[in-house]
Amino acid sequence: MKNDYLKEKARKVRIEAIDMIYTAGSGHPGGSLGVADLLTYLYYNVLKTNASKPSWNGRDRFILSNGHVCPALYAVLAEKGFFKKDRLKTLRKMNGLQGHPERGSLPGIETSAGPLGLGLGISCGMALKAKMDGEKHHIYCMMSDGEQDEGVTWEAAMFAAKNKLDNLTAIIDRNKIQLSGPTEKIMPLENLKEKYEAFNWNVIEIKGHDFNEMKKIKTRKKGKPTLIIANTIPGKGVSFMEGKFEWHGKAPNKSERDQAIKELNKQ
Ligand SMILES: Cc1ncc(C[n+]2csc(CCOP(=O)(O)OP(=O)(O)O)c2C)c(N)n1
Ligand SMILES: [Mg+2]
Repeated sequence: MKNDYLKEKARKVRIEAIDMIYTAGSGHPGGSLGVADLLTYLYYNVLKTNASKPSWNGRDRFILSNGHVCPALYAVLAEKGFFKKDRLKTLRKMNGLQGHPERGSLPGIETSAGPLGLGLGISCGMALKAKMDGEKHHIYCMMSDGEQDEGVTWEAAMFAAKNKLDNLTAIIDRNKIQLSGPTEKIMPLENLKEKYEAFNWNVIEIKGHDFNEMKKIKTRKKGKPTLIIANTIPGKGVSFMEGKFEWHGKAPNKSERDQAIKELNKQ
């Protein structure tokens, strides 16, 4: 898909995410807005999926490890036709969409998530299984930078390199914030690229809102897992949320919701 088409889809995803979180009265707008461009690009230009056969075995797997940004994933899946858009407004309601993804609860959700740090290990298992069975699909795992504070992430990183999982691509939402402050203040992560390279990964850094740079997500290196460090802006698209860790996990009130949607409608 062309950049203008993707831009429009991502704009709709942001509007849906804001409205869902406002309607729910709780949720995570910062990360959701920050990953909207990446998720749109992945679902429209990278992943092999089939909305009418969501469990088709030849599909690429997308694992959202930082499950709290699921409003953006739900909005992309609805946009792609995995389920009807009217379900989006049931976020965090009884019998509605889960506040963190739950496998089996919604077409297109590959794994449950919420406890941070588990997605890369789950993805390694899927990638190893695919290799053992000679299956050709690719495994994509999105993680957050906050998840790099979890020891289990690095255990999975070692496992992926040891097993030469070149059918695995991880993407880090490098938005430089976590729940209560900037990542570099809470637990410095740099130099993240060199760390993963030392773990024997193929590492590529991109601008996380630039669809041209996202073409690099398809880069592969024989015998190595690939990591895309996507530099993003939390709250991207809503002026008063951009770059602010305070919007990690807070729902907008009515006037903030209206202002956010007014800004997004102009983009
Ligand atoms: C194992 C675990 N510890 C703590 C939490 C609580 N928690 C939820 S989100 C979050 C912040 C993580 O940082 P990041 O994912 O980078 O946040 P974002 O950039 O999306 O704001 C924390 C500590 C959790 N969900 N799981
Ligand atoms: Mg973060």
